Amino acid sequence: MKKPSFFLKTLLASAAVLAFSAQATEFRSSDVHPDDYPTVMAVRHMSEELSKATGGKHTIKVFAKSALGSEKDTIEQTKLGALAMTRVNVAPMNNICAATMVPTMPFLFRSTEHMRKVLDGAIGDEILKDCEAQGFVGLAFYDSGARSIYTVKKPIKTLADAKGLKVRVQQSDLWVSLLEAMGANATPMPYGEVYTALKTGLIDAAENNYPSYESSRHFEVAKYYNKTEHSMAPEILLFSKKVWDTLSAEEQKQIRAAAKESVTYMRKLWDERETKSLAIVKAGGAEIVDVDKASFQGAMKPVYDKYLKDPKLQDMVKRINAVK
Ligand code: GTR
Repeated sequence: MKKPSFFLKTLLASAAVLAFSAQATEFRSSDVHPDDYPTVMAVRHMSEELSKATGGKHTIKVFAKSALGSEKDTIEQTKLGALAMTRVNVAPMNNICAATMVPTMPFLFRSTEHMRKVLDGAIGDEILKDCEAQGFVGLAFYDSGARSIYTVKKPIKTLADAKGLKVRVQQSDLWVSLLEAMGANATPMPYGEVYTALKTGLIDAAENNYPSYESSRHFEVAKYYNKTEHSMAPEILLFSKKVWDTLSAEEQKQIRAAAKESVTYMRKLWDERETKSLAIVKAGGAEIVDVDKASFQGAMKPVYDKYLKDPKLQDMVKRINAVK
């Protein structure tokens, strides 16, 4: 065989360097939502910010629509370092990192403003930090609005109407208890399976915010959107501690800053999307049902008693209530 020429050798060597740097600097991140969903767009925005800050060295590639698996799967991959980042709801972290149970708690936040103020402050930082011992660097929270129960066959107006309903919940013990406290039967399952489960009658109901109810097309199969607004469990941006520890302090700072920057961007998108999604589902035949919220709220004590045994978590709830 002829020896490769100097030119060819140089070409191969630079290709190898390019490939290495591309691999080393393009962090992979996952999301269950489609490309135009605020969480996906926010992480893409974060990538642009990171690229600017690092002179194009670091970027993030988002794999949307559960392409890398369910939230439970991608959390596992992130812990192992197979995935650099994942954007998930706090719910599938509840069994892993106890502090994430606090912002999941039913009827905890009084309003979007209250939630944003708490998560932007010291309490938010404490919750993010709590995940570190489990292998995750918590970078930021994103809004997820209020979650309500949507049903296939009949509307829910009061707590008694929820009795015996088979309701899909996220993969979290707390969520199972939350729906059980309402008298429902909770069925944990990945997000990507909910549409078919509603359509085939495997479940009677699910629960989510307007943008998810709309983008997943769940409103086509479950037309009663009953405004229980039982939880404002936020989204969380997690970086793999394994990958994090291979980065310099400067790089870590740049990633944190880009994540924080994306929160402001996300909130603007979120507010717009909530309005747009509501209009889409209404035009698609969904019925928005007013609910006796107090009857649901009154049934939540067992959830607080069971999951907030730790005085540290109880104290966190007290401090959240005190935030004006
Ligand atoms: C959405 C949330 C997703 C996922 C989904 C679900 O509101 O953005 O991360 O948690 O709900 O119900 O599984």
